[in-house]
Amino acid sequence: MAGKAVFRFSFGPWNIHEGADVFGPPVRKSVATAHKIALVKKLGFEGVQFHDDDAVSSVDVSHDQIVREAKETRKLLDSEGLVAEFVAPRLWEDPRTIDGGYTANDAKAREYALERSRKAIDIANIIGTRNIVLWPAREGVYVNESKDHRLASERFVAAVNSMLEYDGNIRVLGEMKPNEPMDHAYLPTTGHFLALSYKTADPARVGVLIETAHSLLAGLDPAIEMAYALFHGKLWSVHLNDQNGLKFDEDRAFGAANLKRAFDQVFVLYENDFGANGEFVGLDVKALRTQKDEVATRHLTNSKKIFLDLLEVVKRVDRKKVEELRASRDYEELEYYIISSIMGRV
Ligand code: XUL
Ligand code: MN
Repeated sequence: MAGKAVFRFSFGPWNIHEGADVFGPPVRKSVATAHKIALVKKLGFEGVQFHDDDAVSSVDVSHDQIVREAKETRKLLDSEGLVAEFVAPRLWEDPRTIDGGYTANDAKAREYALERSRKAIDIANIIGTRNIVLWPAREGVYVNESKDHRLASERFVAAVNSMLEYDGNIRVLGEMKPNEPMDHAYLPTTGHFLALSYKTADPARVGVLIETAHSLLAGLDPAIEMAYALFHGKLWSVHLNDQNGLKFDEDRAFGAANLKRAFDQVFVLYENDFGANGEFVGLDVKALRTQKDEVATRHLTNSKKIFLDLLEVVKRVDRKKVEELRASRDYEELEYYIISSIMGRV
């Protein structure tokens, strides 16, 4: 293995944003989606990730209008020479999903979530991707007794099955996160979703997107989680970023908090030929609220640069030396060798 990795980069329109947080309003001018898409190539990226309502202005309009607007988005992508990587139904903002979508107690909420997911699939087909990403933001609980947890798993499988059945070509990628906004998310880790994938009607079309910060919030190592999904042949996208401890989902620039951890992720992706089947290296990073308008894309370009710089280090690592140090169980020296490599000492 190794040597077949192809790294193409993507991000979503939400990664260029106004800087609002839960404690304060926007601090930067808003940038129109069309302008953000025009920036993608300029910033050195090839793929665009979409929420359903990034690709069209709203999903609560007629089907004809959704189709018309999705076609416009497709035209824009084609004219920029860009590729749509995925569509994610943004189920967590609508009042109808206050208490969840696929796993809600309320049948109307469940029906809304399924209907909106089908619209996301229609949009995906028009803009040219077969990937549907599910970040199940509000599937979970604040109060343990508020839901039947076993039934929630059944409902989750049923929801995925209904998407697989609606379209025989699409793939469903779970992007799992243990908490925030929920206290306890259902299927809080990649491993949970992988287990669920084998209960679906077509496991070959169910995989994962792993986000660095989400793994860290679960107390897990992102590189090891990625390797596990790769072992299943189910790592179909990543959201690289960084995270400084167990706080909120920080979406810091890749490598900004822990360079060694970033190296480990690049190493695993490179060693396992990530990208050889067209997968993108997605970045899910947020500009710091302190950034001024004109430099509020640095978090994207810097993350990509850090990835590529680490890739050079990964390629330079002397595999024979690593094998020898593994064989002699001198892990302290192995660690020192890797850290010296990252520091440019070898
Ligand atoms: C939330 C998150 C989302 C998904 C896309 O933490 O990462 O932005 O990546 O829906
Ligand atoms: Mn993400």
